[in-house]
Amino acid sequence: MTEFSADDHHYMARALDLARHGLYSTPPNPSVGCVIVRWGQVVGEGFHGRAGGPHAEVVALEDAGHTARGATAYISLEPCSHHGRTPPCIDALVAAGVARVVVAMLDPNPRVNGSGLQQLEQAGITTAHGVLAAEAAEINRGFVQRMTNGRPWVTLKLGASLDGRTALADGTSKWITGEKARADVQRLRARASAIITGSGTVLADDPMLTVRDPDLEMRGRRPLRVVLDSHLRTPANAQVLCFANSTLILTRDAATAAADELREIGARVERIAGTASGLDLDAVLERLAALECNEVLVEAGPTLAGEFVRCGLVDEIVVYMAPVVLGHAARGLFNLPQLERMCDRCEFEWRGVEHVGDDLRLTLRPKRGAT
Ligand code: AOF
Ligand code: ZN
Repeated sequence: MTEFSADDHHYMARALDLARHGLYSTPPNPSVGCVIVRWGQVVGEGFHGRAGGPHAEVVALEDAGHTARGATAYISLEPCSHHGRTPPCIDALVAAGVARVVVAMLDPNPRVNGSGLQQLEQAGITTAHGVLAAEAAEINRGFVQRMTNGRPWVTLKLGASLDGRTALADGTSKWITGEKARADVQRLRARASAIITGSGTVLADDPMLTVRDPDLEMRGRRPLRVVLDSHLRTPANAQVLCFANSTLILTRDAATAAADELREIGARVERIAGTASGLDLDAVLERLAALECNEVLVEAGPTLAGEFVRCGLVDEIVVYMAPVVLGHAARGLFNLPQLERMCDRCEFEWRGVEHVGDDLRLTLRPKRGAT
């Protein structure tokens, strides 16, 4: 295990801060930050802004100019060794005469994965990796998930009353949580590559599922809206279909007149295998990974939310809880088969509790070690 100094931690923390600037705009690429340090001074900084644009190292090296010679480069992700939309960053680091490269984590992209550091070593540059690795992996949790498991990171967003209800018995759900909580959801949407909902929610709430917050720097990126719609019930005038080419409808049979009608108004309609209870969610996520979705946000009713949880496909749950009580006749958060034994319960652990306006934001992840 490499020993890292306090300086190494300090400069890597700065590189991670820079990386976070790209959170809303870099997908499908990872968010990466880079700091160049010479004589104990920061001489260059950069972050990756959008896919197709220059990588973090290239921006930082340009910022440093000739002072990069003999410097240490702190990068939140291993520099790339391949020709993608841009040339390899290792070439730029070697050309600039950098003496040492410290990375937080290796690039999980199989086209890189260790070969970046290896090639730097071969060029006589000292390398080290592993400082603030967990924090770096958290920033790129979606990219890591897609590269290592072939599926996106799944966040499930829910709005609930104190008694865990999401809607009145008649389906009315607007609005349980307050304005601040709804504004906070915009951040979750902006980070996502796709927002998934079910046809039941489209019919009941007619949501738009767009990012409307002008303060979120998306750089033209717009999350794909995905409707899981086994029997193609999405009406042609649904708001989720506004803006052509930004909605994907997944259904059991995409070769129907109804599917063609939706295509005519600009939706993409594709077939996905069905299961007894709906669509095959593994296949849905596999398809979205193939479309380069790193993170997806599920905003759906209790049927789809329950199905994602039952299938063990949720990486994080974010519940906005309002201080209101709706009573036992109102609808719950998850429709799940009735449990016969307590040991069959779905277990989560708390990851955060914050006030958001008048509501609470509760963040949970599946309990480690739970089956
Ligand atoms: C880096 N620095 O800032 C980023 C890296 O198609 P491209 O050229 O944009 O390359 C994308 C791949 O490069 C991406 O899948 C990941 O492996 C790596 N991203 N690498 O050295 C960066 N964004
Ligand atoms: Zn690169």
